[in-house]
Amino acid sequence: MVFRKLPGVSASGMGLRLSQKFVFLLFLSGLVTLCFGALFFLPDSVRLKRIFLSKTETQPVTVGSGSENDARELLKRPKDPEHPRGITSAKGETSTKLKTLSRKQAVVSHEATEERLAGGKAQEDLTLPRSKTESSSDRATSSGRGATTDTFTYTKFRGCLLKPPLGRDNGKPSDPQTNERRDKVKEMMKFAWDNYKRYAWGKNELRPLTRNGHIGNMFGGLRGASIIDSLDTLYIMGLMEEYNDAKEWVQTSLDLNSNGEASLFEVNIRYVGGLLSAYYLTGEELFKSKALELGEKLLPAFNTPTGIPRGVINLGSSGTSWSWGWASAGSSILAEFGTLHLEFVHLSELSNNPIYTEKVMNIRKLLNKIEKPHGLYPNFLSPVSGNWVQHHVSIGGLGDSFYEYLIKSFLMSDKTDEDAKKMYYSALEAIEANLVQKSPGGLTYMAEWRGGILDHKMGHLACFSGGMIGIGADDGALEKRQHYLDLAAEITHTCHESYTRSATKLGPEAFRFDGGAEATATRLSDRYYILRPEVIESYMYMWRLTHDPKYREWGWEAVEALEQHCRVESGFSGIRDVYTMTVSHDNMQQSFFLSETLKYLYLLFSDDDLLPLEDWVFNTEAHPLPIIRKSCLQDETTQEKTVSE
Ligand code: DMJ
Repeated sequence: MVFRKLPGVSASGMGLRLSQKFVFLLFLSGLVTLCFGALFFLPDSVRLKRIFLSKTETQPVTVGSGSENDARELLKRPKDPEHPRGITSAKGETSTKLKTLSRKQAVVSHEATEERLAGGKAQEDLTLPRSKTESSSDRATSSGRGATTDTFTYTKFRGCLLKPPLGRDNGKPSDPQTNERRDKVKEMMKFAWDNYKRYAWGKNELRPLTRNGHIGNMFGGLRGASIIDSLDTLYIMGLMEEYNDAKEWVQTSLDLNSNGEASLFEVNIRYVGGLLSAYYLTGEELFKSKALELGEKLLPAFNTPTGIPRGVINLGSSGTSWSWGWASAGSSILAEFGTLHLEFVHLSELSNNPIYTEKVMNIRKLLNKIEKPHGLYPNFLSPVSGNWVQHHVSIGGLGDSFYEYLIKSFLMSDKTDEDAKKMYYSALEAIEANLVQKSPGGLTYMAEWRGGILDHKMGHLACFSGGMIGIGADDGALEKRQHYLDLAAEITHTCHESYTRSATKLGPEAFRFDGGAEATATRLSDRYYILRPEVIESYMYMWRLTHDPKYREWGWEAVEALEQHCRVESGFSGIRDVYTMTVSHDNMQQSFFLSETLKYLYLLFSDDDLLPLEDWVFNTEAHPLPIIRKSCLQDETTQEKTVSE
């Protein structure tokens, strides 16, 4: 705008002198600075900053202190972003409106009499009979707004399973030694659970040394992560008293009306996954309605220009989401937005609402279309432009479960999801061509890739890939099948080596293959073990695929090491250095120890008919989700089944 001087008005306007105007302006600007500065001293300044900065969708602005150091530190433990010191904000454009479909009364009418099958005398003494699953429709609260329950029938779903989920005899192995080992794992679960219940009930995790609970800030104010993560493990182990306590807590105390900032990924894999698997195993409507209610709260995270969700979501009604401040330039993380598919497809199945599947299919399409350096998927992608932000590729942290969910999406679709299949096998080819290495000592490992430069390091997290490549072997090209199985075995062997080469016989967070190192950690900061499951997970899959007894032996070595070094008076704890026998405990019993580590060990020592792989895929938190047999489910002649094991 151009200002013109009006005739008859003094140059100094309003009759003020130039010096007076100057003093006035000085005062004014001082006042403004003071007011603005004061905002940052208010108690909840981050929230206020967000209010100010959240209006722009197209230009996410970093508002946290996501310094390089923070980023580096967090990158070391990317899957446990307990302390998101910086977040990049942008408000979801509109609050997501669900496409509400006609709502009918649920017609689930099964009387699921789930009698626990005897697993030996000792087991009987410890547990109560599996509770009679009440006619769940009576109690169903249709809390999943926008969801319908008209087409999914639990009993019909059970009729489409090839085998009973818990096997003929709860998966009890015939070999007495294996059975003893299995009982030992069950005792470990009971010990971990009892201590959680005693000292940390309702909190997210147990701190076993200080005997109190930990809440953390990954779950946006949701509580009881260890309870939700344990439901299915308790159930399959026949720990029915404990399972019933957990179920009652969900009924009376799981409050989903939280208004905090949560990791979309963590809430999805632990809470949504845990509730879904509890529902599919037990038929309890309570778990289904909670899963649907929570699933709906996650939808606003997808309100970005590309539909690629941001990492952090406000679970309240604000519909706001952010990127982690430590992630490059407001980007989303491949392993986070790529690890939603299994749970979201099931949310659509159960609600008869396609929106969840649409959201994850959109992610899939974008990833399928976008140019990939050497066929590889980098770890950071902008949810605004849909372009890669950095060329860092890893099968460990930041990338891992994206690949896992490709092959598992294919398997879970009853092998009909051809896109997932193609994407998985071409990703695997690129991984083999660019990342898979052989050490001078003959160990096969997965290196990391930074813009074409290899970092000869493998994270504990990357050890899940033995199992992943194993379960995908059979559907690869005919001439590659044996090769994939061999590769899976080699990687699992390398991960086992990372355990055997430590003093405690537990593996470090990351191990290297340079500077003379072979599967050992060279940095102090990589020497910790936080009760992670990935190595044991691969033992379990490789056992199921090959029945080579060495996998059970390796699993038992891990049990002994856990007992010796991680078991403390009041639970299990991670340790800070796997290379020293005078261990220092980290005072944390992670919820994934109950959900994954102990479950995979239990399955390793069980018969294959406990959660058979013909019927179930495990989400990345080890929560079993059923294979969706569309044709069977839609077939009018499919027999509904009275559910009893
Ligand atoms: C778990 O929460 C999941 O397995 C996730 O995919 C990776 N990290 C932890 C366990 O290590």
